[in-house]
Amino acid sequence: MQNFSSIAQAVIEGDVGRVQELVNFALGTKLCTPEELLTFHLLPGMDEIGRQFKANEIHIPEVLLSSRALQAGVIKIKHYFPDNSAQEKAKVLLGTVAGDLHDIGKRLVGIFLKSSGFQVIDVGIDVAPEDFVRYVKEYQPDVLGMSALLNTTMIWMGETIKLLKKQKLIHNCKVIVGGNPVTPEFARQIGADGYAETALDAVSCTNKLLG
Ligand code: B1M
Repeated sequence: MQNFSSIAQAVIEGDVGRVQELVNFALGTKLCTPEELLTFHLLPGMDEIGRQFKANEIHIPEVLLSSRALQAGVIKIKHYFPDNSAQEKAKVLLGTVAGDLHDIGKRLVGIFLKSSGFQVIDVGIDVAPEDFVRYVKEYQPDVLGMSALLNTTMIWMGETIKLLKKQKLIHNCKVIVGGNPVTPEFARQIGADGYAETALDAVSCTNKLLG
């Protein structure tokens, strides 16, 4: 059996209080940086939950409990990524595509972008292509970032890009895509301007596109 850190274990057990307590302790003692805490402790707990869910060892209620525990940890470390969006480097509109309710990764993307000085408009989850287009018209972002976590929903990224092109909105708005099933190859095929594997990559990708 794999040996998890106690923070990862608390995420696996969906123990919100314990995650908060351990994250506070780790941050207070500066045993690791907030990035290390996220990458090596909080997210591996959630990956293990994904593995157990796929193997039918656990079901949706347990996944939800662990999501809550992970979010509690993310809220604690969020303070270490201060909101610098007042700098208004550029405007990024973020959303999870139609039929998809996963939002933890997208929220992380938002936290890191804000911390890097971007203004972020998060339009939430289950956003249909027509709604993305409506939001792009309304907010006129410099970048649209779409997230998808399901093989069955990532197709809506391509549909959104097609619709943006049809309405001639694509020239003023770059599109970046990300999420577990999304690949650089898929991003190219659908005509996205950029692909980011992780939330931190989304920041460098956005900087590069606007640079
Ligand atoms: Co779901 N789920 N889920 N789930 N879930 C996955 C994604 C899955 C891989 C689990 C598995 O089978 N191993 C699988 C998808 C298989 C596939 O299609 N490839 C799956 C499934 C099947 C389902 C349901 C269909 C289950 C069911 O009902 N039978 C269902 C679908 C609901 C729906 O959306 N319509 C479902 C439901 C749920 C919950 C609601 C219970 C819950 C989500 C709660 C929430 O988000 N508020 C949930 C969860 C938590 C997961 C897992 C366990 C964890 C996802 C997560 O939050 N990870 C996940 C397994 C896994 O990923 N290991 C799984 C932490 C988060 C920080 O990572 O979101 O990957 P992630 O984001 C990463 C990168 O992907 C990237 O940055 C982040 C890291 O830096 N990133 C971007 C994400 N978006 C980006 C955008 C960017 C750039 C980077 O630019 C714009």
